[in-house]
Amino acid sequence: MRSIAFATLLVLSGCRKEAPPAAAPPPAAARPAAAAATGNVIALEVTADGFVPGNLKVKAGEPLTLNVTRKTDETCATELLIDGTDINVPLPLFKTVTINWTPSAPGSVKFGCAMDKMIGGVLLVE
Ligand SMILES: [Cu+2]
Repeated sequence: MRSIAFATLLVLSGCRKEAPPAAAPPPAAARPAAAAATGNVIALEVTADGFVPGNLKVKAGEPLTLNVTRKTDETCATELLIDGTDINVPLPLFKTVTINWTPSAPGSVKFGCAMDKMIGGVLLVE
C-alpha cells in the first residue's frame, strides 16, 4: 500500500510542470474523499490540487452542465476530457468554460486532463 501511494505520487509529480516542494499538500488521490458535489449544474475549479471537487454525483439521463474555471497554470490540466465521450474542451486560464453532457447510464466515469486523466476526478452517475 505504501509503495503504491509512493508510485502514485511519482506519477502525479510527472504530470506537473515542476516538481512540487517537499511541503506540498498530498495529491488529490491521497486526500480523504470529500463530499461529492451534486446537481445538474456544477461549478468545477482547476487548482494546484487538481479538479475541485473531484467527485461529482450526477443522474443518468439528466443533462449536466459543468462550469469549469482553471485557476492555475501549475499543472497539465489545461483541458477537460470525459471518458467514453468526444468531450475534449480547452480550459483557458481564469475563464469559465461551460461543458454540457448527459450521462446515459449509471456508473463511474473518469474525467480529467489529456494525460490519461492523471489529474482528474470521477463522475458518479446514479
Ligand atoms: Cu496531465
